[in-house]
Amino acid sequence: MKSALQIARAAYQPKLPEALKGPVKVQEGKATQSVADRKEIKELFPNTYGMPLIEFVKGTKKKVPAFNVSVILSGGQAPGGHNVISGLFDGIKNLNRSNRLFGFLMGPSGLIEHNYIELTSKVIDDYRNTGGFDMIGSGRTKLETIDQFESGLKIIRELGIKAIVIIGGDDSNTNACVLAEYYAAQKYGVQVIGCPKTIDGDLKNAMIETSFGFDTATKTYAEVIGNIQRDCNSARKYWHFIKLMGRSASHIALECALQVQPNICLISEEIQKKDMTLDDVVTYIAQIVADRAADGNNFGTVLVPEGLIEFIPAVERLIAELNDFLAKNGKEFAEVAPAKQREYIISKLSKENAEIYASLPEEVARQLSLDRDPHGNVQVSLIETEKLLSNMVGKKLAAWKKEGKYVGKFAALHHFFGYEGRCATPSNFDSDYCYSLGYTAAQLIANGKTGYMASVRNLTAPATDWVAGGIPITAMMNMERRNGKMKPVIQKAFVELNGAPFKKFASLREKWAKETCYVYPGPIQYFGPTEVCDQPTKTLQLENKNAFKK
Ligand code: FBP
Repeated sequence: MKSALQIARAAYQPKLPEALKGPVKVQEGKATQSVADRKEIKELFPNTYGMPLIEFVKGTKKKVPAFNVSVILSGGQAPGGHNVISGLFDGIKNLNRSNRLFGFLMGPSGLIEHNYIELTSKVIDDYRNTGGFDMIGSGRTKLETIDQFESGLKIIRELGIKAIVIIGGDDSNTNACVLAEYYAAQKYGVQVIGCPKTIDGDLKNAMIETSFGFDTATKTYAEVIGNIQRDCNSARKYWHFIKLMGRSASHIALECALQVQPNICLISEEIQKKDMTLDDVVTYIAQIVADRAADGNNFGTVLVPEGLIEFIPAVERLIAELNDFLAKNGKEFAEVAPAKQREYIISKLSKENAEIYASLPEEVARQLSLDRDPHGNVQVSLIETEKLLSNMVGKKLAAWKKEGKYVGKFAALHHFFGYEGRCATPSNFDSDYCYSLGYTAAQLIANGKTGYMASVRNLTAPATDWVAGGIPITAMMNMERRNGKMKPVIQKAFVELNGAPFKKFASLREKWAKETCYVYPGPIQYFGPTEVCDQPTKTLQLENKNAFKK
């Protein structure tokens, strides 16, 4: 059974850029270079390096021979994935009614293990404008070995597939590029096209203005944070510490801050740049709590980006030493009685790191020493940074109270928002953007391109004025150390401290800290006036400020 909103949403017709509404022709731009490490990237990708930027402009109708396409959803869910697939489906059907689309199931492993379904109009119609990735499922299997590529080729040949579209974040698109290069080098004639997905917002550059899902996810979080702020401003007795997803980069926290005007928002990239210690961060928060208390305001909100702890240089060093130590002495450590493990670790670390470790609350110290991912690293997203911070702020305030430097009450509540936003019903922006990305991917395929990521730009303009095209994935690459080896990867976009969104936030944060300037954005609206329903994120509006003038 479907809700009334689901039924109404199913009938929503996503908007397309004008150029994609009819036949197109390819307009080639300048040849590209990788963002860094040009020599190494060129050597690693001889067949897909240096290709030009592409823009689609209106063309004349041509007969397109029928072809089959496949699609993979890769990595974390992001609102709008189903619309990329429906845009791709409509795009290829529009080129030739006989074209067929296959979906590999549960991420890249579906390609390797030959698990797939045909995506017919019956399947597609059920998922138009819906959130989630449940149409074909997603997974995090890395596509990186020749055996995997060759195994994929078997099913590609069996189904007569011309191209694979990989919808993913920076790592998945890096894999798409490696796969495109391999198939091109082997002259298999199989094209690979990427699509920029991730709620984290860290896959962006001049041609990819935003990754899809960021818009809906941040609006969903902003709604709930706004509700908390209203509760907070009504009861006036709690400090809410709210951790937000987003992995390493702080784009989600920054966007939410711009939307809701909290009392405090931490930006990991700034903390790293200023080389702040954990104590500096705690003192910063505690001072704002104390100043508000002096004004009689024993309440407030603090936004904490998920990856914060990795960006505090001292904690980063502690984690590095712990990783090395536990990698070598994991067996001995496992034999230590749980009650003695903390003491044991403290006795083994260098003085500086032992002090930091000893200062951490029991639970966080335990998480740091126990939870490792398959590569032996601490899974920082599992660390309850919001609790760590509020606990330490509470201790500092208690000490200040004794010294007579603070009079007030401090009661903290904790929240973590991440999964709540990843499968939300896509906003109009994400519905339109994703559908256009899918349509663009269809044109890249029809025009014989491989190793390209679908790009739709000029996103703060009305959708009809959006610019569709492609960017060679190699142009976004650089070399980075991964698991002890230098690897070609898409460069992650962190919050730029010189960028307009951060500057705007920095110019207002002192006022937001002292006064109570909360904004309550309310839920995403799907039907209604355009200024309510169709606004892109504040980040995009600030970054594209001069991009579109009517
Ligand atoms: P992607 O980078 O694959 O888009 O994933 C984003 C993300 O939602 C991060 O914000 C979060 O840290 C991570 O996925 C959680 O991973 P999982 O879904 O495996 O729990």
